[in-house]
Amino acid sequence: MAYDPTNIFARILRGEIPCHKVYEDDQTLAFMDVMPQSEGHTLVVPKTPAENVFDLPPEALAATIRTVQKVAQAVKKAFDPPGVMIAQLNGAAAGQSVFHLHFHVVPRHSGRELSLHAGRMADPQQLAAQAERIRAQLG
Ligand code: DGP
Repeated sequence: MAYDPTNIFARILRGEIPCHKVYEDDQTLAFMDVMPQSEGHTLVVPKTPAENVFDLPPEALAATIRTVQKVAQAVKKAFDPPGVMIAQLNGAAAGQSVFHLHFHVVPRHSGRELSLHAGRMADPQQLAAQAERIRAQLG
């Protein structure tokens, strides 16, 4: 399937729709998931258009993973969860619903179920406050 430049993350990258940004560099952007599976659920995307892990050049993928680690460290410091899940889905059959490559950084707590994947919109004020907490840890 050809990359669709009208997908929601491409529009966020172009600044056409807003996001709760936590980090940006020349190759990547990180922002809060609007339908979080747990408090602090953050997404990391490459700026290079790519639908999935198979389509992104390795150098851009390496830059994306560097940001994933940086953001996961900040999420861990900000929310102090005992676990952090990092997930990345390729294809509708794998559960991918936005077709611009992204990594999920999801705080996990023993015995606490995750909210449904892409289930319910969070309160924007709460997302803004969570983004602020993560940004504070990124310095
Ligand atoms: P996936 O199923 O792996 O493609 O995950 C897509 C995620 O994107 C899902 O957790 C919900 C989130 N999402 C969908 N629309 C938006 C949006 O407009 N803004 C933000 N920040 N996240 C979105």
